[in-house]
Amino acid sequence: MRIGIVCYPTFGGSGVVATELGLELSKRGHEIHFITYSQPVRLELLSHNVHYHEVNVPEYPLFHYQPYELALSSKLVDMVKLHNIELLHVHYAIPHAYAAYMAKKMLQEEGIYIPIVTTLHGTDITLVGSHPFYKTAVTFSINKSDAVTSVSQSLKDDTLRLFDVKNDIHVVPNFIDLERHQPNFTDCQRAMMATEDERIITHISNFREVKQIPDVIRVFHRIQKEVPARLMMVGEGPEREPAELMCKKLGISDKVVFFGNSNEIDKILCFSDLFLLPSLTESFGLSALEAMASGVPVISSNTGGIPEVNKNGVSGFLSDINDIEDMTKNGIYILSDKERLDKFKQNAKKVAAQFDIHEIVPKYEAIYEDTLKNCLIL
Ligand code: GMT
Repeated sequence: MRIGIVCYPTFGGSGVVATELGLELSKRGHEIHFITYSQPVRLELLSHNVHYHEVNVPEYPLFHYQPYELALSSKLVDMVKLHNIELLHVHYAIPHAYAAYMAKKMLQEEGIYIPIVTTLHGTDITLVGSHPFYKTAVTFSINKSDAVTSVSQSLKDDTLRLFDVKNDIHVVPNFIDLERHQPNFTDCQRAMMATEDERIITHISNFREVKQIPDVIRVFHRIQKEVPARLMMVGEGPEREPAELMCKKLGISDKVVFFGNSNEIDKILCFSDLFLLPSLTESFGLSALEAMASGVPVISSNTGGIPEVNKNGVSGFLSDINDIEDMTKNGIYILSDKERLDKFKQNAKKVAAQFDIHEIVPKYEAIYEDTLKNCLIL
């Protein structure tokens, strides 16, 4: 199948899922065309059946806002025609589902029919999409998609609660390439980050308010009073600087490393003992799954789709949002006993295996096939 994938090319989870999906589909024989405004961060290797088409938006002084949707829909039309793309899979409703619908209508004028699969990732529904300024257009684009998927049951429920959606929503969870998360022993440079008796705690995100970065630091601050530990902070975003300042004020700067964005999170996770994800909301929590696949137990909030990934008392623990006390208690419980920590590490891997890329990607393929079949019938 020739598939066009539209996504955000940044470090965010939706772009990562879209990129990993495209790469896996290409390995399974499909021809993949990524269409976005810059090369997706995890798209390192281009091959004969993986292509990247850049959407450019020329600056024009008349425009207060540059019309990205317009440029994207034009590019989609051109690429569908040039490469005989059979289906468009758009990740993140805003503005991708909307631009894809415009492209579809333009192509219809020329007698070309292109079905659209829209994947809802989370903030496009819970934080941004439901805003009154966007809601009408988001509802319209979801309803006009030929198939809609959401990354968790919780996100499906949120979508049905917040929008007047007529379509069926298929739940297709985030997935993980387990092989990539098997640590190569020579690569795992634990000794560079901590001493033998110290535990390594990690947080990875885009450092936005929704991630509750101050809670990460508060929990670490309390844990390290009981169990010698170091904190690895991976990612970039508006909350990074305040977080560095907070560490300084608490006198723990020497125990905390801020890495910035990294394409090698598996190398950081391979020496981690605990992952913190105290988010306000999380449709799935891909970073928690990536941690678990590397054998890192997770202390998280019990919000959104996280309980579908992090199993309480098995792969880690769930606490109420902002319940620092409970998160600290659970963290100390896991880290303070070597045997117990090893058990949680094994469990984390086992739970992550339920989201194996080889099990989940065929679910998307089945949706593509059904969508194409239904389009032929219509
Ligand atoms: O977590 C973020 O803020 C990035 C965001 C995105 O849209 O790229 O991630 C969302 O999509 C991921 C992939 O499906 C999910 O695993 C994340 O849980 C989800 N983030 C939120 O719902 C806050």
